[in-house]
Amino acid sequence: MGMSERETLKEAVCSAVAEVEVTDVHTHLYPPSFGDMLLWGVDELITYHYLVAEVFRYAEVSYDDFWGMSKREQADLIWRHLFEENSPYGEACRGVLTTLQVLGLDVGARDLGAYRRFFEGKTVEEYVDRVFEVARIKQVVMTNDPFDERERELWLEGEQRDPRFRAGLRVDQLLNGWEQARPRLNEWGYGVGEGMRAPTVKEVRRFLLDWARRMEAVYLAVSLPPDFAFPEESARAILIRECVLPVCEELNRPFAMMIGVKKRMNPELRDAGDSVGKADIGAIEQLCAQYPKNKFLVTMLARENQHELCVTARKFPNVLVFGCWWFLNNPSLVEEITRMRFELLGGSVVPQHSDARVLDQLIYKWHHSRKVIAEVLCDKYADLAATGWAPTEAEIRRDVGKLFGGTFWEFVERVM
Ligand code: HDL
Ligand code: ZN
Repeated sequence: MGMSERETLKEAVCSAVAEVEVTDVHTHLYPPSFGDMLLWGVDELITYHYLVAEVFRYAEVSYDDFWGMSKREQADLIWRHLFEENSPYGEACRGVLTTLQVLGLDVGARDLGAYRRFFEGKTVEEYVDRVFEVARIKQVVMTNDPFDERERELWLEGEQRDPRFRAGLRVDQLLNGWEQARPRLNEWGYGVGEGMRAPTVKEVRRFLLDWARRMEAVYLAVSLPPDFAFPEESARAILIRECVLPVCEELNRPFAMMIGVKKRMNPELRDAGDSVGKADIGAIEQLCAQYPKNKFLVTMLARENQHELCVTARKFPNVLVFGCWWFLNNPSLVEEITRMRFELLGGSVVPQHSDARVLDQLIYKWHHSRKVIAEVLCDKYADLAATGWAPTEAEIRRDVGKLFGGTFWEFVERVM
């Protein structure tokens, strides 16, 4: 393939990827009507828990002293150690700078005061519009936990009406904390007992149906530890088998499993204290094989699980692999994993989600990911063209539209 052909192809791929409006299938964002549950602005960017973990590697500050600081004081400490006293080339630091750059701020000035002044006087409503436009985001799927008191109240008051924010019904506290969840379910009028007898199963299903319908949930989701096993005679496995999967099938909505989290490995770091472990792909194989009418969105946190997850998706059409999650959302790993997925699964994958916790992160997380995914796609289309199969610009835009949302929504609606 001549250089000009390669350049033409690269231009077609890069513009398609740059211009596509993304569905972000997993975030921790909320609409402006949810008030301060939606985090935004430069101090929230700088105190993102990824940077909190990193600052303790430099700052001689106790955990208690750090957590006793104001958000601004925490940001000042992080800015000093991770940006001024050490070059910010780590991915989480770089992301802050990419966001500021794309917003048109003078990153070279290294002036945190100026960046803070940029946000003064902004309303969250106008800023949400700006970020969605700049990051080219069509819709985001939230993480919505009915066990979170603040969120529960907002949903019961009927607050969520922004179509850009779709709900993901998060059931960690039900599945991973059944003993603590039971009394709360009873308090809310769902008569559940200790064992998993029929009346309890029926009431848990009613609870899930009520909330999935109230939220118009796109999927039900849970994060799971490395030792997640299925089948198993644990409360979690029984609740999945008897309640979650029947409800997902009734609603024709996927069950999203995010597997491999070791919660609070260092509890002093709070949200920054979770770690990673290799999980048993056998649990996913069992679920997909035993429940062919259910749909499973799956992402795994360990790099070591990625290849076998791709192979599992080749075996079971009711699995859709998504995202380079959390500790995998770094350019080198996004490239490695995306190449593997395109080679094993073609376009039948959701290459990325942002996992954004701060609104502004949509800008950098998607800026960085689009660049890597476009580079991989360029290579794949060049390999195609080298055989004589020349992809047209329309085909490239079609494929890119699927990768950045089309395949996800088709899977959500598909009847297995
Ligand atoms: O469980 C999850 O959804 C994870 O994404 C956690 O929220 C984690 O703390 C995170 O933000 N990862 O990026
Ligand atoms: Zn998340």
